[in-house]
Amino acid sequence: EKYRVAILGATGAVGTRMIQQLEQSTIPVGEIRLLASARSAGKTLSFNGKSIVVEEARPESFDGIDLVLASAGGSNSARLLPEAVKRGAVCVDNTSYFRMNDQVPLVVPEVNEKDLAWHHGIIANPNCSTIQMVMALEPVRQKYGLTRVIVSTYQAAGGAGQSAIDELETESQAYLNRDSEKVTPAILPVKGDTHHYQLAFNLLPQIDVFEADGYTHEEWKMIHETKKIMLGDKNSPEIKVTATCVRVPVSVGHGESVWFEVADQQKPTIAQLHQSMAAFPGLVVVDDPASQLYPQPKTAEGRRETFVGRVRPDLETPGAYNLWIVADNLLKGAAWNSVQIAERLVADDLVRVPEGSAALFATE
Ligand code: 11C
Repeated sequence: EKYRVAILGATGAVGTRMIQQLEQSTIPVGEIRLLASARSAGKTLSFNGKSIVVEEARPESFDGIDLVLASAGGSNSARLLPEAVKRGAVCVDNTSYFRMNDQVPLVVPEVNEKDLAWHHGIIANPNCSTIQMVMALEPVRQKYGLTRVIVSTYQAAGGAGQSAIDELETESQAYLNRDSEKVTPAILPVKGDTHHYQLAFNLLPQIDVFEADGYTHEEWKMIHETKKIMLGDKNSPEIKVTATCVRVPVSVGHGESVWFEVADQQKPTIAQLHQSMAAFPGLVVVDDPASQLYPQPKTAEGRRETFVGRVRPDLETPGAYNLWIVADNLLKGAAWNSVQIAERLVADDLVRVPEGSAALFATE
């Protein structure tokens, strides 16, 4: 059986990588439809060596499609994915729009592939920084239990799209040329927010908009998505999570410093933690301080795996540990995780929309 696949947001930083990941996937693709905004319609992109013209995404674009991979922003997913489901297509959505919907599984295949079984036509791909954190902590949770997590992120510009990478490069060039007039931030920290700040040679402790409680929405996502993925309940008190998210002047590859506490009375040694992590699919331990080996965005770029290192005990709190995680935020954090979900849907014979699903997402 061959699958007819549509990519919504095909021209973006994630969309172009979805195309590459799909080319390299195990999914037999019979037909590909590349969809984007009216502005990008008419561009050509290649899939498996064939030129494909990008079309403007409309509800009818999903006629005859089996699988949709979406990364065109929350409002486009909100508007178009219910139309795709209505037409019988199963959608893997990389935006945050449906993530907290109780009818929508939020999936990192290595952690909770089982949740794919109850999908109703839409499966949400988590936020990039959440994905790499649950990848590193799930083997610990499975073996030793987790009670508390404190994370600080070092997030690359690419999380905010290709235009944010371009902005970082332009600013860096202007700054090095001592041409401060050409440093004119217009995107970061958040495209639609009131103020914009230079990221080049700087740090911005704001990713996404601020909530009333003083946390940013990115920090909120790390808390609630982690609970939904690991525990099946976005508000579970079982693991306490708190987060600080910071944008750093790196193009691709998020870093995370994580402090965590295990539940088990028998506190694992570092060797035992290494062993559990190394045995976890998709997770690579790079942790050899004597040889100065640790994960870095530069070496994670272009890789599907999540990398973990600097695993060490908290010297004053028994049962607590620190570690460092890096992943390509556009691959495991987005395009690869989405294609991987699609691969699992195909392998598990779940590319079908259960009856009555469309009504769950009908907006009017
Ligand atoms: C960033 N994590 O680095 C964000 C991008 O919810 O899918 C991903 C936003 C999301 O800016």
